[in-house]
Amino acid sequence: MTIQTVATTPYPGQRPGTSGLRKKVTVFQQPAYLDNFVQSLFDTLGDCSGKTLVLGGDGRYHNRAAVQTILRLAAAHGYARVLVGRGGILSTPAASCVIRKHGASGGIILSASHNPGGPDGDFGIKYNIANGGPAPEALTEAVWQHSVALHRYRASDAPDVDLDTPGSTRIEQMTVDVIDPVADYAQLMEGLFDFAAIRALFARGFTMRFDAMSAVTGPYAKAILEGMLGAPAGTVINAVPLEDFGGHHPDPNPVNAASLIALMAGEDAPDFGAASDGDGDRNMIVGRRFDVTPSDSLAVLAANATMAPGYRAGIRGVARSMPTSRAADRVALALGVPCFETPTGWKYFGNLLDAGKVTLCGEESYGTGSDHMREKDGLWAVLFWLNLLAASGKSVAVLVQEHWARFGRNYYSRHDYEAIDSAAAAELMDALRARLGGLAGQRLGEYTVELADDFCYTDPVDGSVARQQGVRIVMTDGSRVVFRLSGTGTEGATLRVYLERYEADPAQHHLPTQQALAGLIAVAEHVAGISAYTGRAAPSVVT
Ligand code: VG1
Ligand code: CO
Repeated sequence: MTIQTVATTPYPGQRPGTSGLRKKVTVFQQPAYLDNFVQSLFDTLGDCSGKTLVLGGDGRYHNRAAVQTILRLAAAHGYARVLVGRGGILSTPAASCVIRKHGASGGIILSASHNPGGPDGDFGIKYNIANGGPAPEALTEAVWQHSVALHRYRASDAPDVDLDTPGSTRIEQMTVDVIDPVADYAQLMEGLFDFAAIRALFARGFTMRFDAMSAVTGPYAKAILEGMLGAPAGTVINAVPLEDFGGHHPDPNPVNAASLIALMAGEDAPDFGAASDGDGDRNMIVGRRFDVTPSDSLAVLAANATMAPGYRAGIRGVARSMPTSRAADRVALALGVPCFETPTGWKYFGNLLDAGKVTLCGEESYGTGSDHMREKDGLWAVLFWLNLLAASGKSVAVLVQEHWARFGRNYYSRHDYEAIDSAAAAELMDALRARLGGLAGQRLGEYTVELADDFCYTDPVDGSVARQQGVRIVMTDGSRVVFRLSGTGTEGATLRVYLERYEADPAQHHLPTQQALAGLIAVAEHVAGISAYTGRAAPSVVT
């Protein structure tokens, strides 16, 4: 076993997006592609000697091979210890939890999250820092800049490590600890929520279906829901992580989790439904014949947080990504706590959480989380809802409807135009940006524009600035249309159009969402020329 220095050729495109570097599996299978990226990361981090690294992924195709490659590189860079989840498995929230709990200097998570997996699917890698959260942009940009001039990497030539047997082995001077991927996470959850009350709820016959979509949350949900909380066997479905997710698209929304939605809409619907994504950081909450939007979920959790033991003392503040609806803002106002608006991507919440400015965070893309770690956390959100249901004795629908009656309803929808031509998408955004200056004061359909800009964020903690984070057109009545291009896709471009309309009148709270937003949908088409630029008459996914 020796450490080798290997000559390599740089790959130009190793620039991380919204959440890590995501490419087709076949891209990652190119010679030294992963070695190059990880070498660039280690070079950028500087001295790794004596440090602890956490390592694991969502179990998708190429996960195991990638873990072995990274272990060999880590050993060549002086890490004292790597904690790797058994089978190479760690959900994104579990990795965040393990980094914090064990005082690791950081972690590498192998996932392309909600992107499909398998040999023809996507793979991804992201680095999380010592606080357990995604690396800030300054670091990921530095890694990319380093990668374009990389000419060597260093790795041990040690054989593969057995990832399936818990315990310790060594590569060079480095200890590899294969750990239970669920234990630390489950313990953290138990400290936040009223497990006794949730157990009693299940004991009374409360029924639930959790769809793990053949992705990483299965083992976590089984251990916690069926194991610790006594939910009947079969509560968790698609519970075994598969390399291709069984062909599922593990992006929990009503389109991809159609069978769960159908079940929840039927006569025999269980009391509660939920689903998670590839790497376990997203959540979808569904009541009987009642889908909860992620933006509403954040607002309801914020308004009722003190029902859960971990949040009994109240929340310090809320943060949401800019395109997320303003439902949470109204709750923050009522509670007298601040509400922060950040760019899309969990990395922007890290400083606010570290500085103790916020307790809860959320994104419209089925992501919710809190200061218990530095990632969004799918199962945490599900347990939070279970805690609310147990403590209030109310149904999901009643909780949300009462919330609307008190705060008003923010009708909300996202229209995605996936895999469109990249050049056409860029032209659409450029044309939109060029019009922004003249929009304020203009009448668009039944709306008058109050503000039109390209969202620019200055981090209130470290002053770093993120520009061009999405074009937003805000109307005088608070309605909004937001346009941005996805930073996680791997095929062409994806245009996301976010639509929001506030309705105070409870008599108007029960319209079909697309109908309630029809005027804004027309405005979006009118200002952006979506069909002309994309060649699409309709979005590919509506959530
Ligand atoms: C999407 C979502 C964003 C989320 C990101 C990572 O990014 O919109 O809210 O933080 O995915 O989520 P984009 O750039 O494609 O819009 V995950 O669960 O894929 O790590
Ligand atoms: Co995810």
